[in-house]
Amino acid sequence: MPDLPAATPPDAPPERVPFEQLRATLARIFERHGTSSEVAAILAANCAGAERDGAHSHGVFRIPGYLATLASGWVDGHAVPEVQDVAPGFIAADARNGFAQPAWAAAQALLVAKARANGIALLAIRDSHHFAALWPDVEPLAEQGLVALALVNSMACVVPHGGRQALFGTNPIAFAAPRGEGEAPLVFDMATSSMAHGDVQIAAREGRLLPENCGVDAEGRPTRDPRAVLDGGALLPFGGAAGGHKGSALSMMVELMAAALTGGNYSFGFDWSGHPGAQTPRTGELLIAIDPARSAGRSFAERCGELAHALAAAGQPRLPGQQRHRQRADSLAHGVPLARATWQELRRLAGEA
Ligand code: NDP
Ligand code: PYC
Repeated sequence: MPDLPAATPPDAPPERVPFEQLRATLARIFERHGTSSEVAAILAANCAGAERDGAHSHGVFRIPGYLATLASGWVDGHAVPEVQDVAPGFIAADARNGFAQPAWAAAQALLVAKARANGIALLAIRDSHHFAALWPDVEPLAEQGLVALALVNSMACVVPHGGRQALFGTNPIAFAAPRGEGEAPLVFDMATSSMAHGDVQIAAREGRLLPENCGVDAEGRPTRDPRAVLDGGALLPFGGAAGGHKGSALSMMVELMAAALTGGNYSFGFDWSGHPGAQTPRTGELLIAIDPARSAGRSFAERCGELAHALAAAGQPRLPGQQRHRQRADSLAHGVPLARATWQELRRLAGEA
């Protein structure tokens, strides 16, 4: 399936699409291309939310990848997740070869209730496909006053530090902490590779070079050419020449927590070669929720606010998540900016044009 048309020509202002309209159009696309209406609603809210927040590597850019994967039969767009309450602090969810987000949605209320009852709880999702940004999985927990951590492994495209062969996924970690009344939670969400695979694809599409120390070509030679990374090459763990061992260690932890602990596949542990067009990794996800009301001393949210102010006073120009929230406010006020050709193509895929 071809990419969506990308860049808006410099002289053409983007369309400003109301968020709800974008979400509804994406839901129609998913439903027309092989998901149940329940799954379509969840994926559409996730993908439209990423586009709204300017998280372009996991916004509408991903639609062709979702559709190619559904068409290939690699993922089950109608899967109904099974949620098991296995221990006071442990929930297991089997996504049954469906997307991770419906499993997460099915277990969220139980996770919150267990975290409040026990102080901490975790959700281990297995046999799931996560093709999205990770912050949507943790931010809603912090909005409910919980501290949250999420880890997902993806597909083998990252060489471990000093290694020769791709083994890790781009393996993101997302963290969210509540702040004071009326303040957005403090959130970060980052791949443990030098960059997200999605951003390499976008650079290739736009004809841009990658930064130094991000990837290698098929022969293991350092390259800044995104096509060389995509065509048989690989990414490096984040941390660059001096700190790649640290990114590599974090990525190893993600493999253990998101795959070994959940029962999902390692990033190198699935074979999608029989499903040409498949792009969504069939792996696992781990979420941990902590109720900070159980901690000693002053309120956690107050201390979180104190740290944020200290960071600003120390000269950090912005907090993680802040740019996303700025873009969200702009999108909600004026519509989500989309290249005209992209919006037309989305409407065509939805059967609206
Ligand atoms: P980025 O490097 O763009 O950003 C990482 C974090 O750092 C964000 O929280 C970002 O906040 C923050 N940040 C960025 N620049 C600054 C700055 N100058 N000062 C302070 N904070 C900053 O993310 P990645 O490229 O690593 O990942 C992009 C997305 O790809 C993520 O959403 C991730 O979950 C997703 N992904 C998903 C995978 C999957 O398997 N599903 C695999 C790999 C990645 P802000 O958002 O405000 O810029
Ligand atoms: O951008 O690295 C990535 C990615 C992998 C799976 C989904 N997104």
